[in-house]
Amino acid sequence: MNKSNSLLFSGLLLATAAIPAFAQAGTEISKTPKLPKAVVVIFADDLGYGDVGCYGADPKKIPTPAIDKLCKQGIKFTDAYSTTSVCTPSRYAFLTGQYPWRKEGTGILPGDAAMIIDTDQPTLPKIMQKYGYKTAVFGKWHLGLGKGKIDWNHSISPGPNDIGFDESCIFAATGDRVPCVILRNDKVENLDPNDPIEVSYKHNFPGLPNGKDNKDLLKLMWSHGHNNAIINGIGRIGFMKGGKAALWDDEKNADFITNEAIQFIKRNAQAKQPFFVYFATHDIHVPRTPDKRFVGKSKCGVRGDVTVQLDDCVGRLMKTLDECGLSNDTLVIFTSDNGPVLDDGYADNAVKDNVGHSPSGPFRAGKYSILEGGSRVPFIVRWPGVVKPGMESKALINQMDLGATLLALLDPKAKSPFPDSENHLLALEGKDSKGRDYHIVNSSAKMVGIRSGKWKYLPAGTPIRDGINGLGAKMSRAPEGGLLIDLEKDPKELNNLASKHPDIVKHLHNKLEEIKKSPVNKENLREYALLDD
Ligand code: NG6
Ligand code: CA
Repeated sequence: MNKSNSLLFSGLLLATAAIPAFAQAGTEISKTPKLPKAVVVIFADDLGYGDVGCYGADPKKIPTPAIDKLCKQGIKFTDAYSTTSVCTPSRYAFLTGQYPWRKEGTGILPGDAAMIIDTDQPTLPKIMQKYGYKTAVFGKWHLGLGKGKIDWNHSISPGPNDIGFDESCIFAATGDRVPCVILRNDKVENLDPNDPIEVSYKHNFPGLPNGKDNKDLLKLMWSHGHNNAIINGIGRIGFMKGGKAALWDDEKNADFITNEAIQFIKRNAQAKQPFFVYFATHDIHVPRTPDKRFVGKSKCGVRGDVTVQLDDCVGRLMKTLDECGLSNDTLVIFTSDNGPVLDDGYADNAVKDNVGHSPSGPFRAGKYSILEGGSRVPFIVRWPGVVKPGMESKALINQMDLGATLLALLDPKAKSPFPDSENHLLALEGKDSKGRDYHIVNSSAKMVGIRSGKWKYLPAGTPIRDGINGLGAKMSRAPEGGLLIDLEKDPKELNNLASKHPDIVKHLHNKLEEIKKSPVNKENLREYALLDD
């Protein structure tokens, strides 16, 4: 047996060895966690730290009973972060365990972008597959597809199924970007071959109206951008032609992906097959289009209504796990890809209707910002039999850590192939309240800062975006000497303590430079590539 085969063989042995140890039903707290039969990661979109009841939202304004129940049954993390303050790079980091600023081209992607995860990169779903879990992603992808120009009328590859997902049912990018169709695995669903899809992010197709000049055709008016193609009466980013039978129904999308996830859960539960779900719901991103069941169900207008819709989807997933007898054997993680935004390009009254609600909780700013509101997000871990219900944890963790953490759970001896993901299994179990020593804070821009303990440091010149709307933010820069914030005393990041603590500034500055330069762990990556041969 050559080296690569022997590694492959040992990988398989590990995989099969892992399966008999799956947890038995029961809620006693165990010393070493048994392997969950299922892992469900719920990634909300643009949901802020303060948008749900258990993180401070007023339940009379925005009721989120299902998410609050997760909190009561698990651990509420107060110091967890998405890797950045926008979608694509946060999701890139979550799946690949690599800081997105290490790689060119990981900013917000158009809907026709090439996939930014290489098929030979280690990923979280590949790890789950290796250890015997069936893996699936439902909802928003936004990590690109294919290798260059995409032909939407044929099989599109590479895609999610080439980086570790056995099944995928996705929107290519976002609800506000074309093409407005669902892809099941590598193909557009319900496509009529006689009505092929064409997509352009440069120009419209002859004879088709655009949202800029045809406002009378819009049921939802744009406030900035979102005035290219008109699909279902909503202006989008980018132009598309054809594919009429394949167009999604905006109001039904949340139910659609939830039902898909429910079917996947039921199928695998019945087959006694362990599984991993990445539930990438599009709520509460724009365009906010709640199903009629949720219209008016919050007191914060449509943005609150889609939060109620999100909560309903979470509740239905949990109910399904219950019905399948799996809720005591499933690790559920609930989080959001970045902080909140009110007006993100549609005139949906989100600003006017946001009465007395604080989407970022105690923090300042939101989506797109390097301030805490941009990336301090809800992070709930429900893990019966492992974590004590109703805990709160201050452990500093990053969504990107789930790769190394889940690998450590599945195989404590395995070397992590992930460059920046850290194993914080003890924090997830509620046994470590510290978490990371350092976390790199990153906004939508390439600029980075660093958090350690209660301190956050932004180097001189770092652009700081202050505001909670897509447009109209106040821009400033970290002053000469940098910005040093004591997050415990000053969650709104108003008092610069840099001149008072030059030693801390120096230490954090050097550490930031060191982490920025630190090379990818090539040794582990090489081993991983062999295992995967
Ligand atoms: C911005 C869009 C915004 C949203 C965002 C991506 C405009 C004016 N704004 O460019 O609406 O789509 O990109 O959001 O077009 S994210 O959550 O996917 O990162
Ligand atoms: Ca987002």
